[in-house]
Amino acid sequence: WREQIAPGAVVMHGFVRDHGPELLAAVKGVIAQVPWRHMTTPGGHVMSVAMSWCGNGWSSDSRGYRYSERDSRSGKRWPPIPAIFMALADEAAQQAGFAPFVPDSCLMNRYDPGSKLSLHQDKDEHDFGSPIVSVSLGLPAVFQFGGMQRSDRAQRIPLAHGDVVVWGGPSRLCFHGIMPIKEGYHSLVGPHRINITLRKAL
Ligand code: MD3
Ligand code: FE
Repeated sequence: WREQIAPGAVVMHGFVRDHGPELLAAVKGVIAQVPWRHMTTPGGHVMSVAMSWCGNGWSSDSRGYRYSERDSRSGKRWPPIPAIFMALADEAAQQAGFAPFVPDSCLMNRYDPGSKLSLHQDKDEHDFGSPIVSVSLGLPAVFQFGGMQRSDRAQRIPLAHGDVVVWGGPSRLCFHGIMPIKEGYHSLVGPHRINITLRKAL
């Protein structure tokens, strides 16, 4: 079923529940080229979440966060976004009421039990007019969804394997985060939660 949790934010429960194996195969294809890595924040903290990406990539260093077409080490482009991700992003965005969506960046987060993502805003993309489509796979999570101010009280939204959320319009710049993941084992994904976000970054 579909749930509107705020203006522009739509949870599509179970939208990709039946596509776990294909989606995980696509994740593994990217991981083979861009192995999971724990980024250091501009403030010097190592993230508990491991990241990988395709399309336009992501970087974090003392100068801040940035998207880039290429790996600055090798000079090569990051791998392309798998077709199954492009198709699901467009289908979900349109069903949620947004225009046809052609993302140019896909960030993947892997949470192990205990991993969390502190409240933050996604504001490094150049295009806030486009939505972000997010896909949850594996272990369940509690998503925190607040307002435009860090101090605004946050709602807690459970996210399960196969859920897709589309974040656009007024919700696009809201503070959000993921509470520490509980121990567990998912039959397809193992002891992890994987989140895939599709974005128009550059
Ligand atoms: C709401 N990831 O990668 S996805 C992130 O589950 C991120 O890994 C979380 O926050 C995760 O930046 C949440 C859902 C999400 C993504 C972007 C948003 C929610 C959002 C941008 C604005 C508002
Ligand atoms: Fe985010």
